[in-house]
Amino acid sequence: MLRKIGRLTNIRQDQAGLEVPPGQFVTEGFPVLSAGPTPRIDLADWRFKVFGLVQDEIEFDWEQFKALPSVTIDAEFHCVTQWSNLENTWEGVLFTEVMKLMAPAPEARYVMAHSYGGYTTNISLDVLNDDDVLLAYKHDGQDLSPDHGAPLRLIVPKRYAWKSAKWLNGFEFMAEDRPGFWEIRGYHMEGDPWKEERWGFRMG
Ligand SMILES: Nc1nc2c(c(=O)[nH]1)N[C@H]1C(S)=C(S)[C@@H](COP(=O)(O)O)O[C@H]1N2
Ligand SMILES: [Mo]
Repeated sequence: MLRKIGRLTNIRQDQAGLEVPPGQFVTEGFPVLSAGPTPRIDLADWRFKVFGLVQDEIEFDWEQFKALPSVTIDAEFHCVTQWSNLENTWEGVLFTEVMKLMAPAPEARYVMAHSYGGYTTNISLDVLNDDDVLLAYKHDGQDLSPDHGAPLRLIVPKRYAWKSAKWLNGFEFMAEDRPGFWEIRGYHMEGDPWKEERWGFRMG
């Protein structure tokens, strides 16, 4: 279900000259795309857990998480259902900043992002260890709304937006790649929009 969709065009660059991945249409809107109901999370109960192939499991509460150094980044957002919003400002904590506190085992090469509500998505550690991957709590200067993933979501600008897990509540470190919620249902394991990695199988 697409809501709040703005202007749609099929140009390969938007008016500001920003490039558009193949097969995507530019919108200035911010549709809500959720596979299930919006979980309501009381900040007092919110927890973020790091587990799996780690030397020590760790858990943050909201106060501990908000005490981490934050940054603001401008990033594009590409949904596999073909809309792209090229101009978003996100505020939160860099993945690389959180990594300073996590101690994955040497054989850990993949992460399963876990969310309140049971959603999961898999991403390689190489992709996460980028300077634009964020655990975000603000979008365009406002706290995330519940539908857009409050209080915390992952933002992985170089992957289709299904990898940007809303209502994030954990990272599970893994040695082998394993499909998450949409990947089990046929979406690509990598999901690079610039390579149009939409589906995990080839047609024809
Ligand atoms: N937990 C969770 N995260 C999710 C989803 C979801 O259903 N549940 N949908 C994904 C998809 S397909 C997209 S396109 C984006 C949409 O984010 P938005 O609803 O804030 O636009 O969130 C992604 N993260
Ligand atoms: Mo999506």
